[in-house]
Amino acid sequence: MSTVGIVMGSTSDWEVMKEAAQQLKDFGIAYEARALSAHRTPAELEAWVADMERRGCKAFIAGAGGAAHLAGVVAAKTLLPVLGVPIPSKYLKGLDSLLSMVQMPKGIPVATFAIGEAGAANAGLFVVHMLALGDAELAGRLRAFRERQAGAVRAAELPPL
Ligand code: RP5
Repeated sequence: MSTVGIVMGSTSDWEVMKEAAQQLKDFGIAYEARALSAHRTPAELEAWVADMERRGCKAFIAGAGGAAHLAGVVAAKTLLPVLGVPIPSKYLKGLDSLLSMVQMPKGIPVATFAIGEAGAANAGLFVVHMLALGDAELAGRLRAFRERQAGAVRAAELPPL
């Protein structure tokens, strides 16, 4: 069973979207990652979303760049939570992707994250937080992750002048 579906508009998005996959992998959460486009392969996208639902998926992470309809289209096809990651684009640097996702009209929500790698990693982590609501052991590992992260900040030293 793949608990999370990661979808991106193009294989060129993987460099960013692999950060979401890495977070899920680090917490031992099964995912399936696919490149499927809202514009270029709409039928395959719809079929994959339905198939993932049948296979017990709990959330989707969708990354796309430019006029990034992907997350909104996935959200239109499922009642599962959809997390959107704006991919940096060549000319507008991902601001186009961000606005396409974050400005979803009322009624079909997409939880939109930051542009690029940090957004992808946080989308992966956010799914871990969602799953931890019903899983005390996973919540414990999330707490330990936070403690390690805080420890690294405390231990860091500024370089000398
Ligand atoms: C979008 O167009 C994709 O999500 C990608 O970010 C962007 C460029 O795609 P390619 O031309 O690299 O396939 O649909």
